[in-house]
Amino acid sequence: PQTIHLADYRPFPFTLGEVQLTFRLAPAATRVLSRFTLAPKGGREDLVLFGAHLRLIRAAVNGAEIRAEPKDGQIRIAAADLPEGPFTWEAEVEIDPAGNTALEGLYMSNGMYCTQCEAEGFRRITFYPDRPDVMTTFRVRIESDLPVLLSNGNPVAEGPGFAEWHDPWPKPSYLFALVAGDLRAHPGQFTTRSGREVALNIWVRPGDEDRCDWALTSLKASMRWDEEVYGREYDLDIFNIVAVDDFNMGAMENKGLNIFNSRAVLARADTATDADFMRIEAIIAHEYFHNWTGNRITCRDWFQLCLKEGLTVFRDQQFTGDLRGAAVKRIEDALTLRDRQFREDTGPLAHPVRPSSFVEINNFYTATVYEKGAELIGMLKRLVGDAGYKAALDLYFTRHDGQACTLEDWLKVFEEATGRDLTQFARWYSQAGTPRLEVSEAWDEAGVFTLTLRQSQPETPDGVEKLPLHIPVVTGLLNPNGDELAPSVTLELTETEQSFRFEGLSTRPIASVLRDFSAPVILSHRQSDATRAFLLAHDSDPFNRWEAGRTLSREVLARLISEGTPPSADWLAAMAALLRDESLEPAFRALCLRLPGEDDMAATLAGSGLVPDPHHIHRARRSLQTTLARHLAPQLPGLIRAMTPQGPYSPDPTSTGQRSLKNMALALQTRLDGGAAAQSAWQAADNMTDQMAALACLIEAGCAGTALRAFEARYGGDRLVMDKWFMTQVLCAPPETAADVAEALTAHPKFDLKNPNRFRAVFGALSANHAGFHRADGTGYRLLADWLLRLDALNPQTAARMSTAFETLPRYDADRQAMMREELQRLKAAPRLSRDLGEMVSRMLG
Ligand code: BAL
Ligand code: ZN
Repeated sequence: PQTIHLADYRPFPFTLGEVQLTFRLAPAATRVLSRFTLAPKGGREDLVLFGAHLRLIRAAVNGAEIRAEPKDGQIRIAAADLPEGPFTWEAEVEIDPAGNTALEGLYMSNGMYCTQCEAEGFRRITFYPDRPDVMTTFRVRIESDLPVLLSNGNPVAEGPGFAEWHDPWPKPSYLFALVAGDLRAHPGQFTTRSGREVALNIWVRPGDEDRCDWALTSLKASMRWDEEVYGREYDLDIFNIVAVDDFNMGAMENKGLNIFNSRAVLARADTATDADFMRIEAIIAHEYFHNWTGNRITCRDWFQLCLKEGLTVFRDQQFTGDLRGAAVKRIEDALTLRDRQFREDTGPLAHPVRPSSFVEINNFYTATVYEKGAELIGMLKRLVGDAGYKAALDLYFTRHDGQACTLEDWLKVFEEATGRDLTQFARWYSQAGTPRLEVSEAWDEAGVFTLTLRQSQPETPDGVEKLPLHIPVVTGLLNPNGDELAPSVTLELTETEQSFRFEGLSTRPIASVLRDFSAPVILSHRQSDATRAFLLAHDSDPFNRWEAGRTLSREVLARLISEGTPPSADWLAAMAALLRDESLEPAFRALCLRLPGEDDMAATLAGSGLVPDPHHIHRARRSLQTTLARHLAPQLPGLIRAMTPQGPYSPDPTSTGQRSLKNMALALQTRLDGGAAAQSAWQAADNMTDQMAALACLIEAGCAGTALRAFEARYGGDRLVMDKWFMTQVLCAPPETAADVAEALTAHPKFDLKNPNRFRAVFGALSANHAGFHRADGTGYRLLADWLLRLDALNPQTAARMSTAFETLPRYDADRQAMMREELQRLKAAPRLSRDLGEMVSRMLG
């Protein structure tokens, strides 16, 4: 397969006029008629139009039929065969939505037609310059007897068997969307701050109408927030969201017609957990925010993906922080970043936020592009300040509206608006790998405290030479009595090593470094347990308060794993004090009590040059949970009672936080009573959050048989709830049986290989069951590889994404590495392996 390089970018040599598309829908033989003008930008160049899985019926230039020969996914017409000036291109193709299991382009899901065109799905619909820097307006006619026919923009005409839509905003083809089906609307309305009346609709399958309230509420909140915080208004008369059961991603920001995985839209107290409600709120916001950061201003090419994704993730994180509390949100984001992005960054799949080459762009919708991309925006904001950030964003929107941009354009608006030189900062976009930041301290009795910061960059598979980065390190100093000595300062580390002096101090301060997780780095700051316990009790920065506890817990667990050392009384006392501290939000306390996960511990040990043993880690973590539970035993029942919100279920931040602490306490209690409290909680649960928490405890206690059968009997017909049933059995299974449970579930009549949510429920859970996946006999690896092969034949994109379970290969012992390699080699050798999975496997094999 061909490798695409950033350095090879060339602009499209033609300007496009408005695109006219007609769809004559039929499940296995949809006809697509396209028509647009092309005007050479200067010079004479070949016309290249991309197309895949299309049956060409007819092509014409200026109305005259031509012989066009699709080859290798494109039609090329030599410049000499084209008119000299502007001309009209027309084509008619036939496609097979019903047979499209890749879920890219136009496909069918439960009898409805829908599309997914990012990144390169539009070329499965018709021949087109399917690249993000080609922007134009679209006029679409859909012919079908189905009752609801939707596309982008505003509706302009409808009648029996047809509907027409016009999108006045120029857009690239990846933002095209079409939906047709027997759908029900959950309607709403929004008035923009300049008075535009916008009709809102959440479109769902019949029967799902009562699960749309939350999505609509979240949409209105997002629209208001973007006006208030970024000054961005909505720009069409209608905004449609459609829920689709079979979807590769979470959702898609198509102009005026967002298409969502139904799990990212549908929620009711008895079907969705707090985590689901929060995810829906965040994804609705994310897709809506793309209207400006992605749609009005898009990417010049796919290497610039983080231009829209990093920024839009940053914006949705800000939104959630504003709605739900910035401190807890920052901690959760840091946890996600470390779990997913640091993991990617330390393995064979490490790549820069702006990659320089790819084989299949779908393989770069990664935590690095999204979450690390968002961290880079956060660092920029920190370096230029809130006012500088606002000025830069205003300039970005004014200058680049309607354009397809690069990261250079992005950084330039910051430089111009703030006068800062970002040349060194730009290295963050091209250097892969998680930097390490070492901190050392010196104190002299003349009252000078010196912090020395040293950065180092790991080698990464791309072999790129690493230069020092520009790292903002927010730092505070505390007096031994716990008071802050002065407001936090942002230390700007630009050299490999730099020292920062704090003078005129009367006593040696306690340093709180990298507050608010001000840079995505691995911090190494040797501090005593006593100092960490002090920061856990006193730091005014909530992130570092949590971080001190997290680091303590990680060290306690690491010592237990590697030396068998039991936890110190100080650590246990600190945890008990936290649990009792009612001045702290319940959500924050729950986060502090959560022990580092098994994968996190494996990464920590590997980072210190040790070889992690997954089973050993599992046993040690369980035993530490039990010790903690024993120590906290007197507090647990009271906490479970006190943290049960009264009244009907609500996913508000306070109730959500209470439930998270309550269910954390329930999990600890289960370590002591063999599932008795969980049994009561299961009986009493009146919402899905509590039900799932109790069920997980029962599975871990080995007494979930009755509950699982009752759950299946009650929710057997509910697709999204049954995903939870599949997932939790594998995720919470003991390591010895997790792979067997997963395998048994693939024989369940409701296991559906074609539904990405169901596949992820089983196999995402298997790879997340750390010790279960890494079982010493290799059954976890074999099972996943078997099913990736089967999935790859139908849906390469999801197969490739799920293959990242193997990305941690280099961490483990020689036997496990050999078994993982064997599975990857087996995949690589498979006939007809997709480009998607092929690229991933090759990168993981190195
Ligand atoms: N653009 C793909 C889905 C998302 O990031 O919103
Ligand atoms: Zn996005």
